[in-house]
Amino acid sequence: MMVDMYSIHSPAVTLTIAGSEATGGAGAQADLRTFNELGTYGMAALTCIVAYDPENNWRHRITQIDPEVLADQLEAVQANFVGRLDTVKLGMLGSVDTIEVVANALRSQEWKHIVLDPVLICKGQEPGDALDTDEALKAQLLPMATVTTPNHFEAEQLAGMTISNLAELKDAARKIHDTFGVSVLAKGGVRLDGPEAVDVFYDGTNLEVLGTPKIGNYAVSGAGCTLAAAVAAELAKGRSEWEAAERAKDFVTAGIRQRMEVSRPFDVMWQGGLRKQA
Ligand code: PXL
Repeated sequence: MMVDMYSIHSPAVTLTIAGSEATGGAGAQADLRTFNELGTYGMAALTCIVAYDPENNWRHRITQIDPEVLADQLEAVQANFVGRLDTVKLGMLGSVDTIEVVANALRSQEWKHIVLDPVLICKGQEPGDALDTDEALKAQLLPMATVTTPNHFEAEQLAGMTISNLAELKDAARKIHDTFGVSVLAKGGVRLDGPEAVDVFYDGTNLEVLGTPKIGNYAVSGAGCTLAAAVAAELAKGRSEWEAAERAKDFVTAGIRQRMEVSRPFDVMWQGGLRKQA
């Protein structure tokens, strides 16, 4: 009997529009590892390049990619996957011009899932460093998103309130949903008191709480990027938003458990945390 030497494979495809973070802890590198680990064919269009400065307290050195170069990347991706690419994750965008290019690309085709990680600030950055993009993100991209994954700080900004406990995190999730018409996975992480790292999911009908015992009291680099990328991968494979949120939380929790220590004062998560040990 003839054995097929080759067969056509059709994994779900996922695109991240995000920054490069060269050490691999966050950004497109973390997204691509997540997509791969969860069995989707991952692609990345880069918005900016982040190089930490080890001589200067690991400050973020950010170089914005020319918006036209981002537009070219998106043109290539969209032309190469016509009719197949319906799920995108948006990470760090970095400038108003970049946001406009992304908004145009999103408008140029139909999407099932637009997962927006509203990166307003990175770990180690000063509040205010990245706030100039805040308004453009809210006005142009949040209304197009289907799911958003704000962390504690971002949820406070988007909901316009302070969040110090679970009840307030729920209120913020409702507020963000009602304002922008998007499902919300709001992350309390280690920032809320109590033994659990608690996230809240709200899609306009169901409000669910996702809690896992805290692993240490410090935020781990890449957890936010990875969570949103994992949500996107699970959605691309056909899961519901709630199932995707649950699975993404498990994926991130396992990755935080298996985090790596690096010279920078934040551990980084490992996307292989759920793998069976060989
Ligand atoms: O974690 C937020 C984030 C997202 N994307 C890039 C980053 C960071 C934080 O450093 O560098 C590229």
